[in-house]
Amino acid sequence: MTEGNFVDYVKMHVSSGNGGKGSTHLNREKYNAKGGPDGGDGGRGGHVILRGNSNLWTLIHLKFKRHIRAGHGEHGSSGRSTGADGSDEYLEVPLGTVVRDSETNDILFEITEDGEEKIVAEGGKGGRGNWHFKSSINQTPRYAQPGIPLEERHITLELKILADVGLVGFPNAGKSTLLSVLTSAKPKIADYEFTTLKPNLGIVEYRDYKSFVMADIPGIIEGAAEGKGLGYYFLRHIERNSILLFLIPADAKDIVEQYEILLDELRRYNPEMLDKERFVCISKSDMLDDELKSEISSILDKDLDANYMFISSVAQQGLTELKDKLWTMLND
Ligand SMILES: Nc1nc2c(ncn2[C@@H]2O[C@H](COP(=O)(O)OP(=O)(O)OP(=O)(O)O)[C@@H](O)[C@H]2O)c(=O)[nH]1
Ligand SMILES: [Mg+2]
Repeated sequence: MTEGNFVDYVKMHVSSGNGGKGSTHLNREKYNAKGGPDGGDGGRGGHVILRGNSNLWTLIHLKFKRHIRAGHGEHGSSGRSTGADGSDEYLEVPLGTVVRDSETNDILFEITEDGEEKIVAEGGKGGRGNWHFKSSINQTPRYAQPGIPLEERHITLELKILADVGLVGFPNAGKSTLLSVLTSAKPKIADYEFTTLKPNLGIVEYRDYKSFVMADIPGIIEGAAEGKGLGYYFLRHIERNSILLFLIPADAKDIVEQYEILLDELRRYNPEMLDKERFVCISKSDMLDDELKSEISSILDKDLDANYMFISSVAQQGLTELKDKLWTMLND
């Protein structure tokens, strides 16, 4: 997925349709001067409905949709004839779309399943026609219900990626490089911080045609939970991942400390992030010789509160073992 195509946030105005008016028609045919009330009901106004679609990965198709209006219900008419319902408007959205009321910022609902439908603006009910109101006291009511008016609101759609594995690391840790060697995604890679500005997703093909989804997000820095860097805005993309894969480069000054800073940012962002399974990769391990590796291992075995593994995306070391490990964790 190229960066320009990734739209994960849109705002729009949605409006359902008015309910049609009930009819006050009185039947006066030649041979039946007092045929009585026969006004039909108004039709229901159209709903605006969001529907989950597992083939969509972004909100780009909605980027330029500013206003969505469903159709109005038709009015009732003579002969107890009910007006037609207004046409519903469907918006297809990717799974993991969170819908908020833009004014209050309250979450209205989330779409998580393929085919799941939720009404975001409910069409007004049609009014009842006068024949419903006929009684012994009033044989010819000239009254019918009006339709219920439409509902409108401003909404914000926000996409949380539903990847299986989310990469967590400081800028320049090698996250995008790892994604590029494990998947066919081609994220931008460079030797400077914040190369990645938008999340990238890739599908990791595993043995026997099995696969899982990995998300690469912009690097997290200390203070990310308070909004520093880009990480905060994108942390929500890893809220839904089942495994967090921490990447800490082999040349980091203090691997244990880096891990703890990252963990702390996640905790401050949302404590539930710490309930997820975690695994640590020491990336760029091609820079280590065996002696250095065992030195680092002895420190990590003692002080690092997580399982870890050495890998190198460039030298293709440890990658099969990493896939095995992730697959096992995902299926435990
Ligand atoms: N020696 C070595 N260098 C690597 C390895 N993986 C990545 N690098 C280098 O590290 C630098 C940063 O890599 P990226 O993959 O862009 O890092 P990132 O974590 O995505 O960085 P941001 O997008 O800025 O957060 C690049 O110069 C890569 O070539 C590796 O396995 N070995
Ligand atoms: Mg990157």
